[in-house]
Amino acid sequence: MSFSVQQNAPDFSSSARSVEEYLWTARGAGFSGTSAGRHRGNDSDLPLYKDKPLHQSFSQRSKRARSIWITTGIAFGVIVYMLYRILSSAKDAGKPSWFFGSTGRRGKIWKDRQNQVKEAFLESWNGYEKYAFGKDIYRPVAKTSRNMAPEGMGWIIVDCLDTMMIMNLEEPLQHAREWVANNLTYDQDYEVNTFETTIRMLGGLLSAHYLSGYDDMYLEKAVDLANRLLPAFDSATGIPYASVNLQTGKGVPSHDDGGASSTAEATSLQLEFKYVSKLTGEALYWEKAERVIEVIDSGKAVDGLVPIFIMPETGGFRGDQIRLGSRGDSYYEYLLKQYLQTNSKEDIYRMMYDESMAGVKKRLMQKSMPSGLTYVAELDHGIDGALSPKMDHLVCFLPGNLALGSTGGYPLHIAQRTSWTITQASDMKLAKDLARTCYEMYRVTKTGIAPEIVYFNTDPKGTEDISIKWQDSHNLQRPETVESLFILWRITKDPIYREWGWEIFEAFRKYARLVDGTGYTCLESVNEVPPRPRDNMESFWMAETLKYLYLLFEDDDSILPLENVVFNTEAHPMPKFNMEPLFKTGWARSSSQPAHVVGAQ
Ligand code: DMJ
Repeated sequence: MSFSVQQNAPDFSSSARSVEEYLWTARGAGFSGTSAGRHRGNDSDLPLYKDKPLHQSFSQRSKRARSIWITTGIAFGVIVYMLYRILSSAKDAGKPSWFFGSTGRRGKIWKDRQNQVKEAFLESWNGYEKYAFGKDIYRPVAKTSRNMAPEGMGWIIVDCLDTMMIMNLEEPLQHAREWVANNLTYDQDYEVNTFETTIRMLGGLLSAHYLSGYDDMYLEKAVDLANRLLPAFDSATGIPYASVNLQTGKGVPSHDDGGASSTAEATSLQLEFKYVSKLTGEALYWEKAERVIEVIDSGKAVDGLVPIFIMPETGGFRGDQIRLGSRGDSYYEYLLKQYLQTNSKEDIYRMMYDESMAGVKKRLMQKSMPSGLTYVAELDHGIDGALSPKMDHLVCFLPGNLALGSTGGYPLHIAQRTSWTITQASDMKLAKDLARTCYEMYRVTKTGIAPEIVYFNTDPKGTEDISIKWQDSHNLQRPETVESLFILWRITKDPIYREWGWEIFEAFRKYARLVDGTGYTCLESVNEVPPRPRDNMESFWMAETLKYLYLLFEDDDSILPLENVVFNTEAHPMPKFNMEPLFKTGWARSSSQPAHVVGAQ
């Protein structure tokens, strides 16, 4: 099978799509606009995605009309795109883009480095394939494996399908696809984490469907999984429970934290569920997903900064800890990305995102001593409490997100040409400053690999900006910094981001790679040389970290262009689309009132 990644990501605003959407609506197919009776358990009512317009048979006449539309649309798109490329590169460098090409010396260096990332992926995959294929957990040092679900969930396989597509790895992809088609079942009496299953499994399948050129096998699995996850939203408020049983359809509150769900987890399901709605024509997934944000907004968090726990039954926040690290992070990411996903039409999410980023700048942004590194502090005791100078590596998604929010994913010089506001400029500056800080979190350690958590110095007498507690000094192969470097490289074209990414990759290769070439491992401490392995290879190592590094070293920006694609929080790309005429933002913001807090502690 020969696979080639979609060079110019198809989007749902293409002329072909418009025709399909028009026909679909005109024929009244599929969409009822109501969710009644469409729950799991009433499977006959479930979405008939096979009837989605892409697969409808039209009359010969409409086929001809459609193909004329498509051809004209594609030809027009290609001309506009080529003109844009030529003009923008000529403006930047005074020469057209083909003058340098990617075969020049610099181009060759990055191609070579990109190939080295691919080699790291192959070593990781081959080790997994040899010692753990089909299993949920792989311990590359012991070369053992085990399942979490009775029959396995395909955590690693499904999570890295799209990375293989992007890297054009045909054989492993073929093997992985066969496993998904023949072995993967979600019909298991097993409680899964709602968020992890959505971002890794549902996101992975949707992205594989998209990048494979709409292979329906992936979509069938995705829709089955989405239906099994839906009961997680059946709380009194619609805030999803932390877990759900895939077979019984029972939503299960968290066994810790008084049953509260993590705010980030409850609010980072929306891209995936909305895309399922778009693909199936069924509104139910959309409605469940957007209801969550309506409830969060009704909590009226001060300056858009939300506490990190929320109660599914009351919709009230629990406790008053606020941070952009664990349990808070992707809430802010998905506010922006929901706005971008539907081609910047849903202002409500933009408004909430802007409020939150203003809140971050006003209340959390700090400078370390003595060098003045910018960091995002935490509030352990409520919005008016004291700041803690702690920052999780997880926060390093923020530089990339700010850059995306500032430019909409367009190259900086293009974004600046239109209306460039003070807020956009200040978001971009914060993005760059924070990216430097995240890079410093790698640079200052003995291995050159970042730990899970750092503390910044606030004492004028202190000499080191960053300190690391031994219990926080492990590394879990996390992607957030290289994710931001990739986005900043695409947007600014400043080569420093590639250089930093390369340093980080080399450090991983030096200290996290197993000498027998059977994979890469997590580490017990980034400040020990040599570091002791924490014997585990995370699925996001191949799904995210290596994917972002590979894309960082890619010269061709038309591969997954940020203007047309949104990456979910597990690095699974999905196309932006127009929500109309089938879907709309189904809620409005209410007036301001102070946050209500349940069980504050
Ligand atoms: C991934 O599962 C996702 O990136 C998530 O948003 C945060 N945690 C891991 C990676 O660090």
